[in-house]
Amino acid sequence: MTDKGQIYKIHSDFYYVNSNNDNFECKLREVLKKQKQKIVVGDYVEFENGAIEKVLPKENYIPRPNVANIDQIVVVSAVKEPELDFKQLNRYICFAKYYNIPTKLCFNKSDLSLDDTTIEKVFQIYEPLGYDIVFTSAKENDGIEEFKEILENKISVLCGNSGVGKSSLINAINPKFNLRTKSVSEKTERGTHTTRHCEIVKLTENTKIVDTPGFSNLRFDFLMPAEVGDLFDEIAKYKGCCKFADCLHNTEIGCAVLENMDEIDISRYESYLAFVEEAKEYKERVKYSGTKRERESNFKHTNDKISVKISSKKRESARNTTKQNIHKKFNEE
Ligand SMILES: Nc1nc2c(ncn2[C@@H]2O[C@H](COP(=O)(O)OP(=O)(O)O)[C@@H](O)[C@H]2O)c(=O)[nH]1
Ligand SMILES: [Mg+2]
Ligand SMILES: [Zn+2]
Repeated sequence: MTDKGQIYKIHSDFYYVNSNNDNFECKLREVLKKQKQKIVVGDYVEFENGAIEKVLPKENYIPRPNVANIDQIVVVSAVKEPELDFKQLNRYICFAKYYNIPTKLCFNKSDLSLDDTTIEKVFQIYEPLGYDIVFTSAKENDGIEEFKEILENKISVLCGNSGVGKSSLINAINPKFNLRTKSVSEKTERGTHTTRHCEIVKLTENTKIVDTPGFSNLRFDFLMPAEVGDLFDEIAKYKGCCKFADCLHNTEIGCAVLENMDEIDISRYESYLAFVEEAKEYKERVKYSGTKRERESNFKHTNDKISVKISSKKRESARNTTKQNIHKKFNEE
């Protein structure tokens, strides 16, 4: 009888499959090897007597780290040490958007934030965009329960720059993990051990995370400049509303985005422009080499929002509601 399970680790020719809480060491059937299909950590498979017979279709897939079927990406930032890097945060958010993976935001080292302007700014920018936000201090064990809750019953990929406290947060949830934590300065030195492979690990009884080598050098040099706007919800909602179809919302006349700049956070817009510049490199490359886009998968971001022209009156009221909500939030606290 065949069983169904999920690959949690791949090591040379061996595929480790979890099925009903049991782990199995498997190999691929010859037919699968011949098919040359991409089999990655996270894939659901059918197997029998230690042989994988079938790989089930992937729900989603990200190439680097190479993993499929994840439930969410949790972007971890530090509010200080290192200073909160909004552009990098937006980069992770857009990356997740591109691969259509739900995203949550964690802001760690809350013990270091002496004023709450950072907290205010975070809520002002990211709450209207619909992100779940959690503030934590791995050091003082603050917000860890909440952080644990957002990971529960899911397979999550934690991402964030080195030194923001990812390992510390994991240790705070489950001290048995005892991951090595390093100060920011130590991190810059070369030669530190880095995991090369992805592995799905059980953090608690009902929490799984992907242990990854991390996301390095994420640049938006694999899509066209005009596609970058799709990755920003507050820009994507004006899709089709600008005078020119190929509008990059930069200096063009009749640009609906520029006309509504008061609704868009400036740091988000700056990130947008920076990513457009990166995408221009791709455009140049395509132009001169004639290379076709290497479509990374069928899981390219699909913009499920229907773009409709909204009257400025309606936009006005939508904006007011958002502002009221933020206001309410702050007054409640
Ligand atoms: N003050 C403070 N320091 C923290 C916190 N979390 C982690 N750190 C420190 O930040 C440094 C980097 O942490 P680490 O977990 O290795 O970060 P990673 O690179 O994201 O895994 C270490 O020196 C930690 O002790 C926190 O909540 N508050
Ligand atoms: Mg770490
Ligand atoms: Zn425009």
